[in-house]
Amino acid sequence: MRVSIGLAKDDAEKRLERRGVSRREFMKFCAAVGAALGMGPGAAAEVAAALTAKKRPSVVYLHCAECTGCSEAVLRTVNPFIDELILDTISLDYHETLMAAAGEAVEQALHTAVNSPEGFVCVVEGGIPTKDDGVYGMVAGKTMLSIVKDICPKAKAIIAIGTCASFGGVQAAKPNPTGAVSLSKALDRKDIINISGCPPNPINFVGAVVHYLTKGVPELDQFGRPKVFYGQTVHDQCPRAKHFDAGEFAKSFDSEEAKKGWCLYELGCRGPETYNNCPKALFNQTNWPVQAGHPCIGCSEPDFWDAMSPFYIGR
Ligand code: FSX
Ligand code: SF4
Ligand code: F3S
Repeated sequence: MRVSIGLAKDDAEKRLERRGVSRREFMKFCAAVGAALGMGPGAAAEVAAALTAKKRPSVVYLHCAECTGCSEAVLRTVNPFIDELILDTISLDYHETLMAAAGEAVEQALHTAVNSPEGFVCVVEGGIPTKDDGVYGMVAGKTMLSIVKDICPKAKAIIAIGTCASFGGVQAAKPNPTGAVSLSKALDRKDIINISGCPPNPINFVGAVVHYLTKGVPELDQFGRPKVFYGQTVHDQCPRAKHFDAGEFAKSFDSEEAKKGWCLYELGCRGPETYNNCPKALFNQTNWPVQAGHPCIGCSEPDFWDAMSPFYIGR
C-alpha cells in the first residue's frame, strides 16, 4: 500500500488505470455507492464525477482509540482495487496508519492538507480518551483530544467513521477506564456525520463523502447518522424476515433450520433494534452477517457493547 502525500491531483481516472483499475470497475463501484445513496439512473456517472473532480477537498484521516478495523474494512476488500479507488479518488492526504512517511514529513503533510486552498474534510476513526486530560491516547506527543480540538474546527465537514468515533465504541464500554467519548461529545458539536458500524460499510463512508461533495451534509438522524443509510432497521430489510413473521426461528447455529435460512432472533439477533443498510449495501458487495449465518449484534447503535451484549443469548 502506498499513499501519495502532496501528489499533484492530475486526472484521477488515468491514475486508476495505471494501477490496473478499469473504467468499468470504477463505474461499477460508483453505481453501488449511488444505489446506497438512493440515486436514480445516471447515478454512477454523477458519483464518478464527484470523486474525480479536479477541485476535491483533501481528506485528513485521524486515528484515535480503536482497533483500526474501519481502515481495514476500507482496504481489505475482495476487490483488490477498492483501496486504490478510495485512496486515489478522494485525495486522502493524511492517514496515520497508511502513510509511508514518518516524523516531521508527516507533520508537514498534515500542515499542507489542513491549509489546502480547496479545504479539507476531516475523518476521525476511534473514540477520544478524555480522562486525565486525555493522556491515555497520544500521537506525536499530543493527546488525541487536543489533536481533534485543533484540527476538526478547521475542516469544511467532519465525518466520524465507525461506532467508536460516532458513539465511543468498545473503549467507552463499562468500565471505560480512559474516559473515552464520541467525537461529537469531545467537540461538543451536533453537525458531525456519524458513519457508525464496527466496522462501518465503506460504501456508506464513500457515499457520505459523495453526498457532501454533491449536495452538502446529508440529513442526519437523532444520532447524527445519515438517514439515507441508517433510516431503516436491519430487520426491516432482512431476507429472513419472512421466517420471523411465520414464527420460524433457528434454535442453534448448527441446526437444519439455521441452514434453511430461518430467523436468528432466538440466537440473539439484534436486527429489530439496529439501524443500518447491511442487507442492501452488503460488505464487499458480497455478503453481510445474517446472510452468513451470524446474528446482527447491533454494531451501529450507540453503546452496543453494553446495551446489546451478551451477544449470543436470546432475550
Ligand atoms: Fe475497530 Fe474502527 Fe470497531 Fe471502532 O472500527 S471495527 S473498534 S468501530 O473505530 O477500528
Ligand atoms: Fe430480523 Fe435478525 Fe431474524 Fe433477520 S435474522 S429477520 S434481522 S431477527
Ligand atoms: Fe453490524 Fe448488524 Fe450490520 S452487527 S454489520 S449492523 S448486520
